[in-house]
Amino acid sequence: MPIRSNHEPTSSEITPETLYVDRRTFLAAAGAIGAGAVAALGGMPSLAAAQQPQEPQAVGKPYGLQPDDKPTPWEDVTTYNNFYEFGTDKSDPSQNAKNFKTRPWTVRVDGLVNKPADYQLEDFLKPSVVEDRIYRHRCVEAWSMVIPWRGIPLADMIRRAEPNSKAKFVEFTTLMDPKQMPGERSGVLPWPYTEGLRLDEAQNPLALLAVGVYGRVLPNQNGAPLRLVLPWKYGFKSIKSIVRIRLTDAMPKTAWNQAAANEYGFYSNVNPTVDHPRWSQATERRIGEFFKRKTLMFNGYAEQVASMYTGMDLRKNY
Ligand SMILES: Nc1nc2c(c(=O)[nH]1)N[C@H]1C(S)=C(S)[C@@H](COP(=O)(O)O)O[C@H]1N2
Ligand SMILES: [Mo]
Repeated sequence: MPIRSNHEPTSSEITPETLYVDRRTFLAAAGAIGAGAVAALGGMPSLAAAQQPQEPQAVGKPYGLQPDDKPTPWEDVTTYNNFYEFGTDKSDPSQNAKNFKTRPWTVRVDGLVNKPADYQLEDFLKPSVVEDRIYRHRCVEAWSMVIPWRGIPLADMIRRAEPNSKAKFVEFTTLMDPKQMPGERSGVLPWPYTEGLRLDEAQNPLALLAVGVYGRVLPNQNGAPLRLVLPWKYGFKSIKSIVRIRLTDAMPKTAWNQAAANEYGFYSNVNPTVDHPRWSQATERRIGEFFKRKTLMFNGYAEQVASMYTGMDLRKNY
């Protein structure tokens, strides 16, 4: 299978956000000037094109996409996902995260580092450092998507902190705020949600700290203002609304592992040959498609990540 990870983005893949007029703005404008006037604009190509009520365009460099992969529509990416702090149904996050306050937002980077620091979200938003990348995404529940993220490599963040020689793992923590996050008032998971990586996994160039999706600011339900994206691992490793990144010498506890250790291991690499105790991982349902797809080892990113796991028994280290 050709893997297009090294191909340069074409101009159609890079479309600046300024070209978009969001649907509501368009409808308001149409209402204000009347349908006839909008039709008349058809003769003025630039203006008419700018005012098409279009869906956000997927922007970014494709990473590890298969020839038949296409970006999952914006509507599905932003209304069908898991964010248990806002409820356990797939539609709950988009319904219940509307008023979630993401500013000001501080991320503490500390632990076994020479340069612990508190970062403000704005530090992550500098246009010179953010990249657009289109990744495959596989949930442990056997559904999948293709998502155009915007973010910065996690490795850059970690390098800035200067891990010392004792640092072996990285622990991530979600905001604990039961007033804003009703799920945290329930016992469905141990709160706050935590996740962890081995240091070399965190330094893998694919690991992204995302601040946006579809070239737009990350919607609250997708983990605003800052979340992890690890395309070779099951979706639950990609922790949302991060407030702390801590370098440690011991393997961090993770929320899903604490909730059900026999079902959710520390590694959680996408692996079609190791079933979940309650269902097969051999195939997946791509959101928006009818037929099931075969799940790929490391979700199609074996070339970039397999060497980190050589010599490990991937049945034991699930
Ligand atoms: N804090 C937090 N992060 C989380 C979750 C969660 O419930 N809480 N769910 C995870 C799961 S199971 C998945 S599949 C992804 C889904 O969201 P996305 O489609 O926006 O990546 O977020 C992950 N990150
Ligand atoms: Mo998931």
